[in-house]
Amino acid sequence: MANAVLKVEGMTCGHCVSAVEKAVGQTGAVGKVDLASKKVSVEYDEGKVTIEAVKAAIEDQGYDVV
Ligand code: 9UX
Repeated sequence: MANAVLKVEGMTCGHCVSAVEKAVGQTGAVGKVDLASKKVSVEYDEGKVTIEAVKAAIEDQGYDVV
């Protein structure tokens, strides 16, 4: 398993947290959001999902991965 921490702009409430975690989950990765630091910890199997796909899934929800 690989781990990455993404900085994501635009998350302001608990529903945003849920939306981002759900979007990450749908790629097959596991995302955990820390709203205060705007960081999303991502754990994923490099053989199954790329970090680019995770970033795209978050951006598709309208948030910016910086
Ligand atoms: Mo909360 Mo986030 O009302 O895009 S869902 S701010």
